[in-house]
Amino acid sequence: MLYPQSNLFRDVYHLNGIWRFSPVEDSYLPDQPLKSSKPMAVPASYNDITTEKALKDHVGKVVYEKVFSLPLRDGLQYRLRIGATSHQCSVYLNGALIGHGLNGFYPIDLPLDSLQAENRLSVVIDNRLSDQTLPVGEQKNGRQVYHYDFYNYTGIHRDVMIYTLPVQAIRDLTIQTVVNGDYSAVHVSVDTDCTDLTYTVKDLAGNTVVVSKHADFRIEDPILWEPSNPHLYTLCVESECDRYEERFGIRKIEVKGTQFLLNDRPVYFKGFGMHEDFFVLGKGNNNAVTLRNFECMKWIHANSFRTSHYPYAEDVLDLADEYGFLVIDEVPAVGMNRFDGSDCFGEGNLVTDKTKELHKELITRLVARDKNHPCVVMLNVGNEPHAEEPASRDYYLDIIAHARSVCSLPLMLVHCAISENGVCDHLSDLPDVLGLNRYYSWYYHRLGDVTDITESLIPDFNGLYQKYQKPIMLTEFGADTIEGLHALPSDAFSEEFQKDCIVEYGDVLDTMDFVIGEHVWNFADFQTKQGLTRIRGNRKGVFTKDRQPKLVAHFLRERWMKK
Ligand code: GCB
Repeated sequence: MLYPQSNLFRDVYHLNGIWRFSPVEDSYLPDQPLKSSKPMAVPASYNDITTEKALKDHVGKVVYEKVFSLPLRDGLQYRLRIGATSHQCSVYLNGALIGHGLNGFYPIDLPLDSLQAENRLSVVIDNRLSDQTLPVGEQKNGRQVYHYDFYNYTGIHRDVMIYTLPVQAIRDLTIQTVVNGDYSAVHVSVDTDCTDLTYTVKDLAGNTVVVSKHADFRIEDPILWEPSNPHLYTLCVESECDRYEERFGIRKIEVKGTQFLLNDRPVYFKGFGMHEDFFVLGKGNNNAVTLRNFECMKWIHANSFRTSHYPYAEDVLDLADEYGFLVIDEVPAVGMNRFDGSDCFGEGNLVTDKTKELHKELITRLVARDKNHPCVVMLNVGNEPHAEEPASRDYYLDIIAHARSVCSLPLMLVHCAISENGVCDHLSDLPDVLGLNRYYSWYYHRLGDVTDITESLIPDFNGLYQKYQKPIMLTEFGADTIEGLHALPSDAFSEEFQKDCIVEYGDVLDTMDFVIGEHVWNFADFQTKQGLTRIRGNRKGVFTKDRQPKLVAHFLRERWMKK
């Protein structure tokens, strides 16, 4: 389903703003308007807006309600689009169920067949985690238990819109490009009942470069999309019944030997694992925050990021297309590791066959959602599953096979299992690019002693490379750092230690030509559940939560400027 767009054939009505809100019992049905409620902002998480502890940490169901009217015109299809609600949700129009959301980080797109002069939309959200949600989690003794490191923010997190389509509409379009010497062959697949389509392509300056009656055409002397010149073309598909415009880029991606090639040139990924997280908004999407993130990333000379640990809002990808960031798209397969060594995979455990079915579906849907974004250059199918557990292999064999059947991008799998003391992992041979999260001198070995990094990383990465002969990326590394805390000589939590730690990693990585990139954990400080090592959240940000640089940021800027 395409992102809503407004033009001569289509309207978009935004329903963002203030909604009515209340926690509700499991048995709640929105037959009647809410009698008692409080105002709540959309999009936003409710957790950091409230001052009530019980509501901040609420586990269970809440309802959001909005009354609205629209001009109703004959001969149009009306649809509802909610960018994302965390996590499970059921949607009701005037008390009648119209559909469900599948996952907290994916759009919900439903037909609105029985709109009235005035309407009441109710979105009932359940934030409980299980083996049938991703991320996975469990309920124990009435408490929500999850093994991932970000706050379980809840709410309507992305834009809500009603949009119209003509009766015969362009439902979907996929743009494929192949660079061939001095031209690019373009193939457009359109899902539509409209006939007599015209395809027009304009370049970034607005010059028309193609007008075609066929879905296959050429762009001569294409300007390729790449971080240093993120050239975007716009395709307009139109007929007498509908019209849709989609931006795209022409670029060539290949994993060859130890290299990741973009437009036939090796790329070194410089950047971050990130989170959608900001003061008060929680996980509510906000374009001002995204722009500030991207401005900081340009300043520091980053060229890429991973959407750890779930798909980000489409607005983020639109802007990444424009800014020229390379994006590793990630499905919300996180929390599949208990870290105490106990099993995670298999019936009765955290991860079951039901999880796997959902996981596959979410891969399919992410590829469908993001297929036309040139910024998306790799798909990560999971973060830190319990790779030491043999059953993780069967699970991920299926997941990777499925991902290959729906996605033509290189696949990544990120894990944190270290092959030492005879412990082995069961997953490293599966992806095209091996993503490794490492916390030497922090969680592992000798806290606060950066010599551990050189001593451990060299045999670790060299060993994995010799065994698997594939490109490796350091997808996470870093240290919690409280801004304003200084220490000479450096020690844990000081700004100097974060800098020393990252300098040391950089020095080691520079000796390894099979390493295709470094993503520091994390771009900015972010909220987590409470914990003894979490001082108002995870503090491994290179930027503070209000997006100001810590000491290490200046070092990274120097390093990445030269790389
Ligand atoms: C990890 C996880 C990430 C955590 C990070 C940490 O390995 O992938 O979600 O936030 O470690 O800081 O502990």
